[in-house]
Amino acid sequence: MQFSQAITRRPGANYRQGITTVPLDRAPDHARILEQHAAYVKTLVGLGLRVTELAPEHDFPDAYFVEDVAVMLAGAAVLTRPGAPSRLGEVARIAPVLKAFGDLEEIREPGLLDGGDVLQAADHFFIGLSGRTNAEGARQLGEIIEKRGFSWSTVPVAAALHLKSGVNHVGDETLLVLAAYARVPAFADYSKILVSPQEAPAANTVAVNGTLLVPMGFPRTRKALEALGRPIIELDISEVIRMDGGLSCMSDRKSTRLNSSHVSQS
Ligand code: CIR
Repeated sequence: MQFSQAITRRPGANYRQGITTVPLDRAPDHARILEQHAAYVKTLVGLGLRVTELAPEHDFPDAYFVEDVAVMLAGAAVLTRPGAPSRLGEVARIAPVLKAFGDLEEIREPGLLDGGDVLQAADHFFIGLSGRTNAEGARQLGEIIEKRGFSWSTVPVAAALHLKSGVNHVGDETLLVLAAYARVPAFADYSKILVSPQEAPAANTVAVNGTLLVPMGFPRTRKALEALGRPIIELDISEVIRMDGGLSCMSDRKSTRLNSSHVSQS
């Protein structure tokens, strides 16, 4: 995917109060997560993106996972309704910024949708049904997606938190997947690179302007991705992984791709 712009938000000092399944095994390290976040932003800039960096939201410790509260489409930005009650208030904080990114759409009650469940593969969007995204949220986003000339379908989230925690589009016809997605019919047309359970966080690898951003410390996945022949940048996001987050979660990326005329729903 070609991206021209991105939104990020710096993690606050209370980032360790966000939701996570990872036990608190050592003290939060704000300086470290800020350093990791700054390196991430610098990488996006180096890949040609204009990055709008927002200040921490001290009322919302998970707010730097901006991907979950906004979905970018060509010419439109969609405000979501995050499935975790503690994150609902993040939406109002990002809304004023999103207005600059195109027509503003929104997911309405009783819809629930986290952007981490929305995987774009060229002109098609896979929407994960998870503990955070319900069928009504998917349906509302699907309607917006169709209006913009893209197609969509739903996929049950079979592992980890969000769809993109376990599946990502890393090459023209290639998905990087956890084993739980290896035989899912929705992905039957793609070649798959399998991520071993020991390296599960590496499944959240992101393709940005031809380069693969891979979390640091997962050598087998990195080796497997080298076969795609694309440049690879490894980023240390250890503090982010401790909060159940990954590389995609830390930005909303606006594509330069124009609407396709292909519309279908499956
Ligand atoms: C949460 O549980 O909502 C955050 N601690 C992590 C969100 C990660 N976001 C993402 O995968 N898109």
